[in-house]
Amino acid sequence: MRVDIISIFPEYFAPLDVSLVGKARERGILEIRLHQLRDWTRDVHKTVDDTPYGGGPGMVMKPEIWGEAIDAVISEGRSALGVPAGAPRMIVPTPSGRPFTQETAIEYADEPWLLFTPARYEGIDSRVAAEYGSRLRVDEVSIGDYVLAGGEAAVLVIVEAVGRLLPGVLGNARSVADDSFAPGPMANLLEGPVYTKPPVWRGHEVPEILLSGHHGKIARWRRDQALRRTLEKRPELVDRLDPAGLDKDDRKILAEFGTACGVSFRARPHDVAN
Ligand code: JFE
Repeated sequence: MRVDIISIFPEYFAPLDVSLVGKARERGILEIRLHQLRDWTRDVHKTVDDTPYGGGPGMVMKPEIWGEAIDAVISEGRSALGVPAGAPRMIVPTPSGRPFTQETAIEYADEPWLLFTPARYEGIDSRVAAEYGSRLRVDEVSIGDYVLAGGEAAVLVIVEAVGRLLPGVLGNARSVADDSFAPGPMANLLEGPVYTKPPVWRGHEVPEILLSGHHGKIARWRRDQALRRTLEKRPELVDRLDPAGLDKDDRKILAEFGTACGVSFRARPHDVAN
């Protein structure tokens, strides 16, 4: 996968040299190219912002500079990728975008080329998204309901979430199929607690079921823990659980602990009996 990032703070992306994403780059699975937006300015002050039409506080990023930068980065990428007509998926972080979720990450992991345009100030003149929206797929995305000072941190989040899904990045050590928000039997369930050695640390014991070697019982215990934790911390996720994916034991746990967490799971009478 190729990733281009255009920003007035390319130094902000130093973390992409490290750890999982850094390793994916070293191994050639992921190619990330950083671009300084100010390289496309023509004035001595390298101005990228201007006052908002209609008045109000703050500044807005100028469309011409972004247009020049995006055109150049796409042209350069086309030559490098050897696909004269290829186009990246353009991702614009903004607090007013569609929520970025694990589903979005899975979708992006299938793309050969992503272009990120993280803004500063109050964002980019809206005509930039309109212009490129007619030429490429443009996604305005939010990584959560809080306001950042700019889009760079959001790009780091998205690149890490996507990078770990690329074939060969995680290896077989861990399956992405077990992820809390991935589709499948554990979809929309939070992960339960995890433990390693020693068996007793400062008086806290590892639950003895995990030391038992009963793989079936361990799997059941883990699922109970996942259900209880989800009820407690993210009750709204319980409404998204696929009823067809719930067995008798699941429904019993949900009925037992759900009421305490304000979740009215409609248990069938036979689930609660015993
Ligand atoms: C920018 C800002 C006041 C924006 C446009 C560019 N999930 C998420 N939270 N915050 C962002 C994304 C984000 C992304 C890009 C950004 C915030 N800001 C700051 C300040 C209003 C804004 O609305 C500038």
